[in-house]
Amino acid sequence: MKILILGIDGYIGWPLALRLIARGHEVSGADSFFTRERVREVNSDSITPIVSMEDRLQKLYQLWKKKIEFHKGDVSDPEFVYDLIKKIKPDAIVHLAEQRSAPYSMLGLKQATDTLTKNMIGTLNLVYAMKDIIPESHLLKLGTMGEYGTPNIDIPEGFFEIEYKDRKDFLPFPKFAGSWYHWSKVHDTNNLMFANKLWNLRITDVMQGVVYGTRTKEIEETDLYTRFDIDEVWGTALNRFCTQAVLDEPITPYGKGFQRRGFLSLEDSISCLTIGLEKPPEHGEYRVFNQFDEHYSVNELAEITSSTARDILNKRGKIEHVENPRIEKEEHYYNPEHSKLKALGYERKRALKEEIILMLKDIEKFKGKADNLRGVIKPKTVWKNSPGLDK
Ligand code: USQ
Repeated sequence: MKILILGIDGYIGWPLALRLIARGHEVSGADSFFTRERVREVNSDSITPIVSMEDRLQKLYQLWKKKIEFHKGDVSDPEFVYDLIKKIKPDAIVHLAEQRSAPYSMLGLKQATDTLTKNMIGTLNLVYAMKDIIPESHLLKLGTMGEYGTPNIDIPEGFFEIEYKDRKDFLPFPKFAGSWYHWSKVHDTNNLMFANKLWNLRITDVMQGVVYGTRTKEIEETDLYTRFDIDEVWGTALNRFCTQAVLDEPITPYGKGFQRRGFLSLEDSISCLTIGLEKPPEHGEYRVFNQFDEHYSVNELAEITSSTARDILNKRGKIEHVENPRIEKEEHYYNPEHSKLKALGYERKRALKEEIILMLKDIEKFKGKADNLRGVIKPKTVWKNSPGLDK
């Protein structure tokens, strides 16, 4: 299959490209290097060594004699999107090219605007270009489990049957996101449903949970690492907890720490996305996957990271609750359905503890780099103080 990955330089984009190439697909990609630049803006960096795209592709060719066609550009630029799609005419497009950090979107009005506009415009450009040039191809778009928020009822996979005043309908499940970033994904979802209705585009909207991990089997084989962020803006919960444990910094559940989220390993995320591509929706179908493996509370993850780091690396594993910088429920019901990917053949690769052991060992290798970033680990981006116009 001819697959175009938008956001190929990112945490998920790069290992996905390796997996798809290894499975014999023809892969091309685009990226604006937005994440590399914005991570530097907050004085941080990936602790895993990530070489330039040119070097990545060169090394890949040396190792596997396989080529990826790469184009530098921004999906919020419609001309770039149209030219790219005309040139490649992919069978499937994976859209990962969005600003993906909740704290980044809460840094202030400028970052909120940047996140909401760029994310929405990019997706809009894509659906227009698809209907004009490749109306039969498949769009696999990354949304987030955070679109649903944490309602006090079960969360279905996208749609549910509801009865109200004696009438029934099958409707999109209500969304209640917790950051401008998460809202940008809700708006994308609405736009995708409408594009599907207008033009019968085939779309998979992936509500993905929080991803953790340093490696996939292709990263192990090639040593071509994907990025791994640990700072308060770009790092996510379990990746940060493992790094904090390795550095003997306190592990930081925010607030009471009973907030629950769906999590999955990088390896599993890549497997799920591959299944979504290789088993596409029907012509005119819009489908939603809730893509996570298990849900855990932040406290459960802090505890397991702490005990594993004590056992295998002799670390202190200190846990220190810090004031929650976010506006979110700290104790709540959480029961999202997630059966569609399993029905298509998805099976979890490694248990959580096994994956944490691998992560801790990998992070230990890059401890020097993490050590230099101690100053950007503690949370500073406070939701309620998000600044407006700088006068
Ligand atoms: N948290 C802590 N301590 C930390 C970091 C986070 O307790 O040091 C808590 C947060 O308060 C939150 C939970 O962990 O309750 C998840 O936070 P996160 O930073 O790991 O993840 P989040 O901001 O929700 O966003 C990440 C990705 C995003 C993706 C989303 C999936 O950055 O791209 O869409 O996970 S989900 O969370 O399911 O919406």
